[in-house]
Amino acid sequence: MKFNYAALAAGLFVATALSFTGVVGAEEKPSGHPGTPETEMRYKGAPVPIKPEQAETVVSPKAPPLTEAEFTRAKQIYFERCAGCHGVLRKGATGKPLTPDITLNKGTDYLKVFINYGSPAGMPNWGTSGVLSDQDVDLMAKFLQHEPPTPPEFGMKEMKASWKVLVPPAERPKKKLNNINLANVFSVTLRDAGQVALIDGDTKKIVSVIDTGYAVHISRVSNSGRYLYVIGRDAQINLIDMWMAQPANVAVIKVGLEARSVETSKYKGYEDTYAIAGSYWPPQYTIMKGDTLEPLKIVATRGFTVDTQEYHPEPRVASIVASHFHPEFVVNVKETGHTLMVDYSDINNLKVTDIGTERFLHDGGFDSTKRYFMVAANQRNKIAVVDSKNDKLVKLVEVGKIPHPGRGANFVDPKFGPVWATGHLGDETIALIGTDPVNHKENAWKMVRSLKGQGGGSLFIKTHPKSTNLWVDTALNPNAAVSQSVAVYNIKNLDKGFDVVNIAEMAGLGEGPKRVVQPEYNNKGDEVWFSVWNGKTQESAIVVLDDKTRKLKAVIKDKRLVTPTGKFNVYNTQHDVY
Ligand code: DHE
Repeated sequence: MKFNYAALAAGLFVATALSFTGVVGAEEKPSGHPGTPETEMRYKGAPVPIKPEQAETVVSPKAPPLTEAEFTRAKQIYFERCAGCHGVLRKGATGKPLTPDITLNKGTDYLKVFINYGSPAGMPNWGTSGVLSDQDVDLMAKFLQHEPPTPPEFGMKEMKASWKVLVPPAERPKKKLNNINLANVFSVTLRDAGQVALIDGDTKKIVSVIDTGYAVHISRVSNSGRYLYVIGRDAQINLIDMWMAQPANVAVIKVGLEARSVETSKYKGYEDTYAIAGSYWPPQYTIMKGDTLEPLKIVATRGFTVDTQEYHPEPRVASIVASHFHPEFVVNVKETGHTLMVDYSDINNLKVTDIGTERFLHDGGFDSTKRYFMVAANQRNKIAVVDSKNDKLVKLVEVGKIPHPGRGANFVDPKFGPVWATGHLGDETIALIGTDPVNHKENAWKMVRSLKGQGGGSLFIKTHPKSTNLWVDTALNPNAAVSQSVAVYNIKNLDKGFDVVNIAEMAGLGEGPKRVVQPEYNNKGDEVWFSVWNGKTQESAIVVLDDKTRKLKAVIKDKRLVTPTGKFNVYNTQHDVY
């Protein structure tokens, strides 16, 4: 199911997404500023799916004049190229603020130099790289001196207008109508197709390919394991009933114009009761009925940064997990650095415990006891440890450069006891943090080891309680040999270093970047699955290894497997096993 307004933005997005995934050749071109390869920059600054005409133009009399057509073009370029880093309202995110109080003083010539040549702080060289023409550089320099155009809010009226229950709960199956071993199904993100593929982990066959939101991002599973929630970057959520003879969409809603996270209630007594989604635009979260997606409560996240206590109009909602200790969702607000413990036991009288953690919160996961939530404050090179039992910040742990754990990996370090691990986008290290304050108090909430890995550009790391392997991808490394392979450590002997497994080669694909991304285990924990992520028009694959022997078990290829990235095993996602 698609919404019309997304069409233009989809065109923009796909164009850039293609240039992201479509890098051909062994070495990637640099982005034009030291230390940040092109892929990493594109990863952070992906296009925002907002149409230019949705954002109202505000002409500033002091700024250089622009025609209406020029404004439209500038808005399009801004949402496509700049908003991912500088924020929709230009108030600053990973990139610097670009509001007229700053830009008017700089003036057109200064801004042109910046846009043309970039900066060592992370601004790409849009002009000299040839991405923007001289005319467009001039246009953007002028545009940035006007007030930022504001996209519309998205409240209950808009949500209700987008909400459709395709199969009402009363008409759904009363029991499972298929023979699929649901616990071992993988929901695979087909990023550029706007679909998910449900793959039977036992037979390795595709059960169904289901239309979802545009540039689909992640899947989460309801506590019972029956319902799958899939969110697209366009903030569309699809609810899939896996009890149907052929699993299919049963409800759909849009909770904003841009989003990344969705989760479902898991606390005893609230299993499958509620769903929550966090939006990038507007900055808010929405609590919905779990079996219909009926929107119940919308809460804005606009507010003050945790450190300097400065107002931020656009603090985006990053990762969300469901607490196992209270009827609460753990909602991480990126730009302002608040972790909100949202108590869903009384939605009308909503109680929120606001924990000041650290700015630039992104992704994270629980420790093995599911009590402590470990979340990356990526631009601060820290992991914030949040106690979901006492609803308190435990510690900010300094790690490597730009930690990116996905949900991280839990295992027992032979020397330091239970640890949770993260890789990094910005360096080659893997940080192991002690997570046992009872039996290994001296190691708790400290980086007990920093392993040397294959290289920077790591997105995801994974192990399984039954495994002795720790798998680390390096999907965004600029060197193709590194981005197409993974490092694997024996967790019983971490000092030995890692072995390299060339996953892309095993897939036997043709041309393309073939980035190997996101290890994910099967239900039993004896297989590990990797996506070999190629360009939209190129062949991609999923490679399955026998975890014990680290040898190839299966390659899944199918015309429908377009740009597979994240894979969510139903059982492991349902029970937070990682
Ligand atoms: Fe993700 C998780 C945001 C780009 C694949 N990504 C997340 C989460 C957030 C996020 C906030 C945590 C969700 C949660 O736990 O509730 N991702 C963003 C971005 O803002 C960013 C940097 C740029 C963008 O505009 O989207 C971005 N992400 C990507 C990709 O390019 C990836 C590699 C490929 C893709 O499919 O788009 C990608 N992100 C993923 C995956 C997860 C994820 C696979 C879930 C990992 C897990 O194991 O739970």
